[in-house]
Amino acid sequence: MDVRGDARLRPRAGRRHAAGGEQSARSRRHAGRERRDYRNRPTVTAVVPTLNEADNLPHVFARIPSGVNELIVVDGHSTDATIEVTRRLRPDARIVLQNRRGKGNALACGLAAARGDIIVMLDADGSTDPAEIPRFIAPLIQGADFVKGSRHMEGGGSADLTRLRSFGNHALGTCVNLLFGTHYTDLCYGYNAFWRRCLPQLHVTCDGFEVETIINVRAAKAGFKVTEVASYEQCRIHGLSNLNAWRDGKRVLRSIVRERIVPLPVPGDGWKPEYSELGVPASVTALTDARKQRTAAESVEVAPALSS
Ligand SMILES: Nc1nc2c(ncn2[C@@H]2O[C@H](COP(=O)(O)OP(=O)(O)OP(=O)(O)O)[C@@H](O)[C@H]2O)c(=O)[nH]1
Ligand SMILES: [Mg+2]
Repeated sequence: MDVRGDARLRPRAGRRHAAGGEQSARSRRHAGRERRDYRNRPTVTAVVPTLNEADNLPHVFARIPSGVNELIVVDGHSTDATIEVTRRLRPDARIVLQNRRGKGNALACGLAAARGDIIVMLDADGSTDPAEIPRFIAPLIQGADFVKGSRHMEGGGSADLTRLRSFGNHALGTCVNLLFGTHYTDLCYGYNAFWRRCLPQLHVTCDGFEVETIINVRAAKAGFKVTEVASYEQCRIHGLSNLNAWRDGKRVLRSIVRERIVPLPVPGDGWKPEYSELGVPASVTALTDARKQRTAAESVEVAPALSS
């Protein structure tokens, strides 16, 4: 499998320095260096599952660092204006339609569609802050395979965890640590990042909210180098939660037991679901091109931030 992401995600840097003279010769050398550095920088895809999140998307999109090369919104048959709002605010976003129901299936579809070297998965309800993305990328660049967000590390926290959820998360996390020899401080949290090359081992085929647990457990079973980073979870801004603590807690527990018994699936592409993708309407194509050019220029400036 190719380790480098799709070349189409790599905007060309250094185009701004084109004039003549000594000053511009220096600028051209600098631009060449920038271009080389930028080409070596891994590309980043953000995968965001959405189910009726139209009111939250303006806040979420506004906080995505411009160094993120690809944004994939995976919609779960929303009945509000999620798709229209996405098209209006981020005409460059790829809109994937999941083939079944549930957050797990949505993520599986988004992961299958992703083309970046690094994939970051985060929520669309305003609870996970996209501005934290560089914090997740840095350990990957320094050698980690998989980076987990944790609300229970110093610097992290949650405004959203109820006592019941907190207790359940702690109990299920303890089970995982005992059964798989991990030292996870947070199990059921939707903010994670990893190299795309890890996907065959993660083999995401589940449908529901057990998805994060399965991914975390398989990262351990596959022997990935896992690093946790502190993350702060806000309350969802608008709308209602899709999670039911008892129902989904039982699904998570069943998944943990099954993962303990069943060996890691053989790596391959068999996990990839048959998702579909919306085409970009002609009306936004011109806008998208303008944005791509702007992003290419901006990316040069954010590249150090993403890799520091
Ligand atoms: N595409 C898709 N997205 C989903 C589905 N269920 C949930 N999501 C999205 O997954 C993310 C997390 O779902 P939430 O309902 O916020 O669940 P939660 O964060 O565990 O619960 P709260 O903390 O109460 O918000 C959100 O961005 C949802 O829009 C689904 O069936 N399909
Ligand atoms: Mg939420």
